[in-house]
Amino acid sequence: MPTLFTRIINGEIPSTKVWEDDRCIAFRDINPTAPTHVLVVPRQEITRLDQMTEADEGLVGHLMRVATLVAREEGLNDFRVVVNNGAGAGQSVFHLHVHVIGGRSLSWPPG
Ligand code: DGP
Repeated sequence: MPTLFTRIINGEIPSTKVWEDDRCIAFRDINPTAPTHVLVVPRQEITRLDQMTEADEGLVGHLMRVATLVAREEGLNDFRVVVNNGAGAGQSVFHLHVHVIGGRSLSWPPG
């Protein structure tokens, strides 16, 4: 079964895309927690960050770089990049994704 995010990547489920390339896409989170809340998602289905292999290092680095490019396009100087790994850490969609969150003051530590 394709993941929810693969279905978004394939256009079966609509999304507001802000970035697309051969390795990943980025689209606005359906339930934003800040004025900018974008998800950067690899086309390759990796369940969660701790399932990445050495072969995925370049891809995961690319996701981080795209996160910064999206933040720049959104006009953000300060922003947060988050990966929730596992349900206990808040992961609800089991297809690796990087949250890019910004546009308001962000407190630390997160909940
Ligand atoms: P996480 O909890 O870290 O697995 O983040 C999953 C995020 O995915 C969550 O912030 C809400 C978002 N999301 C869930 N379903 C959809 C959807 O159908 N469309 C969009 N754009 N975002 C979704």
